[in-house]
Amino acid sequence: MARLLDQINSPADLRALRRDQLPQVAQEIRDVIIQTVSKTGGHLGGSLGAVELVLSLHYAFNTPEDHLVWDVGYQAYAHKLITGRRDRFHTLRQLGGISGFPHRDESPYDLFTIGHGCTSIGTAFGLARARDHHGQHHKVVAIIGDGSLPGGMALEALNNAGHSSTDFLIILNDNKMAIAPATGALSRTLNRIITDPLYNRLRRTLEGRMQRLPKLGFRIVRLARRVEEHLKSYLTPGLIFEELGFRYFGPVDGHDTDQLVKTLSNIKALPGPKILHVITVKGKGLSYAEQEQWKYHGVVPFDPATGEFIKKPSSETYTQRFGKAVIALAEQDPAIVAITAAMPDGTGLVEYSKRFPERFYDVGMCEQYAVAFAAGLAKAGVKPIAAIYSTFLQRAYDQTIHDVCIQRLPVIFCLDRAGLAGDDGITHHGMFDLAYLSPLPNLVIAAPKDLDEFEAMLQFAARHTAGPIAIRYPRGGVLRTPALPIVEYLDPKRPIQVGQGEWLVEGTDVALLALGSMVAPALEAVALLRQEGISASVINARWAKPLDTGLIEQAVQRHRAIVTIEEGVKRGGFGSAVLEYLEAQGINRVRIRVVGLPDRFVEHGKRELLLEQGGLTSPAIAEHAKSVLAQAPSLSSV
Ligand SMILES: Cc1ncc(C[n+]2csc(CCOP(=O)(O)OP(=O)(O)O)c2C)c(N)n1
Repeated sequence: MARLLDQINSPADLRALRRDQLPQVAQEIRDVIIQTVSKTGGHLGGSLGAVELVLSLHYAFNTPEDHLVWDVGYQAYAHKLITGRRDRFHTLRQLGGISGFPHRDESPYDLFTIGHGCTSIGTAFGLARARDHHGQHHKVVAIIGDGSLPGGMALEALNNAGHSSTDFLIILNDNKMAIAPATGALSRTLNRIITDPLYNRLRRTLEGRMQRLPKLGFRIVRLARRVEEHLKSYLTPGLIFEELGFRYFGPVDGHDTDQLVKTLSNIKALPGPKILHVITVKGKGLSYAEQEQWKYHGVVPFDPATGEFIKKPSSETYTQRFGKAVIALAEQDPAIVAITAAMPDGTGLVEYSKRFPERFYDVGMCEQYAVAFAAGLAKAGVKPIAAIYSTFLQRAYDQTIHDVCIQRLPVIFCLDRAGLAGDDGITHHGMFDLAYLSPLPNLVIAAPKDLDEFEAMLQFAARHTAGPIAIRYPRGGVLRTPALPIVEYLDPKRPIQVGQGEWLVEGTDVALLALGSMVAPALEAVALLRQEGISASVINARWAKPLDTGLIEQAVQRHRAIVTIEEGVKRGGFGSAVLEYLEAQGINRVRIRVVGLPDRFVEHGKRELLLEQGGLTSPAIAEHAKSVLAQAPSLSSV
């Protein structure tokens, strides 16, 4: 049978179908998502759960004139499939292919390039106010998940939007899950709305009674209305939203396209700010993904028949080592606690959370709060480990400065996915942390060259009480190019001390001053350079701040050139701090090359390919060393 999906090149084609054909389109889309993601990997559960919602929204609204604004955005795979990207969908998350998130350069239907959560209500409300400003009349809809709703940005936007009379619709896509089960009081309230049978029965009864009341006398009606108002505070499901100024509708079944389209068509005509509470099932339509929603949130390639992941053998990752090390730390030191902002799995804290449930805080997708909360804990003598991806700590910049660094509080920031994150792409790369953290007084920043050093740094961090410490480490494990040799290097196992690096390879021509993940490629580069008769040193910087100025000066004295290497943007990063130091000391006798990422955003693709594109591989480092040496004065002239 010909697929309906094949006729849909834009939402207008979808709207040309009969409403009763939408379930078939939904099924066809599900099949494509499952087949594609089983090959490419990607976000399975959330995207399967939102298929009917996507179709109903495009069916009931006149997109793209009407605006749909997604939150986080991987829920929008179905949206991609009906907005002209069906033919490219197989390239999902691949280098040069389509993004796993809405992306403004991909389609006029993607208003924003997104990937971080809690943004949609704010940006959509801005669009709605701009529409009013221009005297236009299109509709604006923000879609947000229950996991993202508790984020400060979302609540701030609710506060502002509910105070207005602006025509604006929020769809609350409630599947009771963030990546892990959603946490917090808001989640409990939403849950009560959906699940409590007594509550729902009473609500229906009350609604029925109220509808019959106008037949009674005026005073009774008025009294009844007062009683209703009073009871409402206990019985109206969306009272929390009503109190904020929104008209609340729902909850409705998010997989019933018929009901959804009717409801959306009805409420879109109503003025003012509105919220429609839609209940969906993460992983809908794929039994194993429905049953193990956490596991199938984001997946590597898998066998669609069984759900079994096709895993390539891989060495231990930093995340795994963090998971083990943090348990060991907690065993040794009862003051240690761990905090995650809705990412227990991604940060490696699942085992820890089982072992130490009383010393584990999943605060929801609320990085700003996570950091402020950590500050409070640290102030009172608890030792918080705030495990936050590098990219998501961006959200909590002011809290890091104001609540932690100014107060000199010993918060331990563990920044996973520092550097190029890979297939999640432009919004997820942790390429700015060195630049945004380096200027902060009182903060020290470490970056391990390998897993053992990482563990030693964690141990050190637990003893470091002088102020905050950030440890940044990359996705995956130590970067090795299997085909390339690595040189023998000294492993002095110098104990970790603030601002002390280590000299790993002694050379004479050029010094490779590498930070964290770039130490292993630098060691490989030494082997490549030796093949060309060039003798290179490798210094493991260990600290981006403070710099090991003693080692830097020795490097200057013994070589004609220095190459600094970091997995982050060059501007404001480690190499730039080295340059500033040398400039301040008036040292200009060596040539310096700063290797890092240029001043532009990086799209999605496999991490290895992106590192290659960014010139952060051992051959590229060797090339830099050769070219900077070619510019350097000969030894006799220095
Ligand atoms: C600011 C920020 N912090 C953390 C994340 C990582 N993250 C991605 S999705 C997600 C949970 C999303 O839950 P929800 O909004 O309910 O969406 P669902 O997958 O349930 O549709 C989290 C924590 C993120 N994208 N942005």
